[in-house]
Amino acid sequence: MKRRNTEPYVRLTQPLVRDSGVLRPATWEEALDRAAAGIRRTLESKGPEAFGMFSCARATNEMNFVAQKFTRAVIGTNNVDSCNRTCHAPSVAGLARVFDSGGGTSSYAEIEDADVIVIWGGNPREAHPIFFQHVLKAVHKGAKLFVVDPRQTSTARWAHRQLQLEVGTDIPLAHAIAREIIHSGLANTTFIERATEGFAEFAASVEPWTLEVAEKTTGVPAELIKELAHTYARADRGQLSWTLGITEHHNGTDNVLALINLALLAGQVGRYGAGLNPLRGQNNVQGGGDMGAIPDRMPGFQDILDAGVRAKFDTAWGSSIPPHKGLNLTQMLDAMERGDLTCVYIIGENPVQSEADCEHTVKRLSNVDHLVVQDIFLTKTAQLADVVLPASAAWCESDGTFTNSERRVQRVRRALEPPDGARDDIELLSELARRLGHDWHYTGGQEVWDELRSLSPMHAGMSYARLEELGGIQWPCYTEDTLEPTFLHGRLWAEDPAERGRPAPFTVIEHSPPVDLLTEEFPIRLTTGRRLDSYNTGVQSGGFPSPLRQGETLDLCPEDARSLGVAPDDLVRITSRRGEIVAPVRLDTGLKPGLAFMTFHFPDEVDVNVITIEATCPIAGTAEYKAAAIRVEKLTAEV
Ligand SMILES: Nc1nc2c(c(=O)[nH]1)N[C@H]1C(S)=C(S)[C@@H](COP(=O)(O)OP(=O)(O)OC[C@H]3O[C@@H](n4cnc5c(=O)[nH]c(N)nc54)[C@H](O)[C@@H]3O)O[C@H]1N2
Ligand SMILES: Nc1nc2c(c(=O)[nH]1)N[C@H]1C(S)=C(S)[C@@H](COP(=O)(O)OP(=O)(O)OC[C@H]3O[C@@H](n4cnc5c(=O)[nH]c(N)nc54)[C@H](O)[C@@H]3O)O[C@H]1N2
Ligand SMILES: [Mo]
Repeated sequence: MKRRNTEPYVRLTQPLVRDSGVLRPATWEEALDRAAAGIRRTLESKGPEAFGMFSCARATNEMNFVAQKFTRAVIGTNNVDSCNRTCHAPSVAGLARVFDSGGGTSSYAEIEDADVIVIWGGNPREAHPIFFQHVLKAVHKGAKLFVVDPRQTSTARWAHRQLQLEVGTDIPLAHAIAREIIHSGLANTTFIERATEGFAEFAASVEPWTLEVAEKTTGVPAELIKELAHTYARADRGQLSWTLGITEHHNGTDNVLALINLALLAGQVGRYGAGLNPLRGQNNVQGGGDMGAIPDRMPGFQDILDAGVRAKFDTAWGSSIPPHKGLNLTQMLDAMERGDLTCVYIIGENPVQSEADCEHTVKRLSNVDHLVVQDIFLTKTAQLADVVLPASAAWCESDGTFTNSERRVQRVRRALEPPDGARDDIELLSELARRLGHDWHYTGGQEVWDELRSLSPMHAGMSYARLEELGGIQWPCYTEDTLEPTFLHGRLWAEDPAERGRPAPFTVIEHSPPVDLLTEEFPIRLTTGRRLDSYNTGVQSGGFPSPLRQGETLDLCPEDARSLGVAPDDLVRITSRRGEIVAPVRLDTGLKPGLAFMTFHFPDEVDVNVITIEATCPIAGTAEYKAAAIRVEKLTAEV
């Protein structure tokens, strides 16, 4: 079968407005007036809580700061979120619950100095290649790499050991490791006594998870579980990193907490070289959250429920921020369905193709009275909009900062001129703010950044000049003449209880298998994820020909292909409880029987999220993209 590349998207250079159901070109004045009028109408008829903002995790910190300020100070709601909800919201929720801060705890340099590295539910060789370079340096220096993934990935090829568990059995595996550490006397009693609480209840809760029981549930040989437990607990500098194999489950936050338990048990956090590090997804999803483009935190991770925090911002902005959390992205989609959220502003997100069970998402977005989309391309989401505003691409066409997974804030500069007709995201929000009665005149990234620094203590010491001089600075950085350690939570090791602060709690967690059950009708587990050569919904990576890019496939192991009677490139129908799609088969010996893999990089050809399940984590709102139940049938020649 000949494979097609996705049709290239062409940069948006002219605003569009919808008339009589059709999007037509418009002048900037017309489009901005139309966007503002729809927002004003919503505010007058339904009030601010009927407004929702999807902010852009690809854009700068400065743009995210302005987007959340627009939502809170101009509109008057906390309904602002981004695609952090679809990936690492469980990591932020889990880390914040235990340590009061949702960031990864160490730095990339420390990875190179680690002697044991566990990569759990992540494939950084393809999805985080820069981080993986640091891992490889450690491996070349003798560090032991363990990879915990249902697939034998390209990352796993570098591993000392691979634990190829069944999808959705991470909690049993973590519990068995914990039990083994405790029973072998390898728990770090100094750290547990000094810095944690709830150990006894936790130890009792993992008692049923013997190596043998865990082997049955997870499919990982007992010997391997034991080796990981002993090696991690004995490590001088043990690193534990995870990504979406952990978070994209209906119990993603529980999965994260199960891993945090292991670090508490072994004392592998709060010291140089030890750490708990979720590898964040989009180029600036860490920064977007840090800037307050999330419904429950103000910039600098300050608590929105704290009256003193709100008062500080209200004084600076002349606003009156609602004293409650806003809706997260998942809740906003539900509120659209109920008719409660009727005005939606989407900056650089493509939920029509990225949300699980996406046909449901289309219905919900179609329910909205006034949809404004600000993007660099005319995406499937933009095609539903009432007003489309062409933006410049933050990463190469504007000035500002990004924050990476090690919490390092770094400068980006305008390297390319935006195409004629595209305008900066911050400029567009300022235009709208002025139309809504607010005298906004941001002159550029630095002015926004200095406003942020005046309001967010953890960013206060990072002037543009200092960021430039030091090649980036990790947060927290409180003053212009100090730097904090490269790792977080060193306080937990302090001998003086007064310095130690709140103890880090162990969490008792129940195993809960994937929601989409395997049955005779749907006997195959489908997990979805990424390949090196493409990016998310393909909008930004589909526009040029590449010999690397192979198009969407259903990956199966040779045994399954044989029993289904299919060969490579045969077209198959893939059916789940939500819908069906058609894709060609590809063989992957890294898969086990009963497990299939697809990406979501080519939704214009094969819309994988038609069949994924929307079961979401009740704490974080993240969907179970990693576990659908499917049936695969060979298609006959006429298709
Ligand atoms: N090339 C490329 N890089 C990217 C992206 C891209 O689209 N393309 N996207 C970026 C974004 S937004 C993100 S969030 C990151 C994501 O980065 P990753 O999380 O590393 O990427 P994924 O491939 O989605 O999933 C990681 C692994 O989880 C495994 N997995 C599936 N189910 C389970 C399970 O139940 N348990 C365990 N332990 N593992 C499981 C999968 O087999 C897969 O190898 O990548 C970022 N980087
Ligand atoms: N099946 C399945 N689905 C998944 C996942 C999975 O593992 N499996 N992973 C989920 C995850 S982790 C994520 S993060 C989401 C990603 O989902 P989305 O964020 O919805 O998808 P992207 O393709 O990254 O869309 C990015 C959009 O931002 C626009 N853009 C880029 N830069 C700028 C800018 O500077 N300004 C403006 N205004 N726009 C810009 C691009 O043109 C594009 O339309 O997908 C989720 N969906
Ligand atoms: Mo992501």
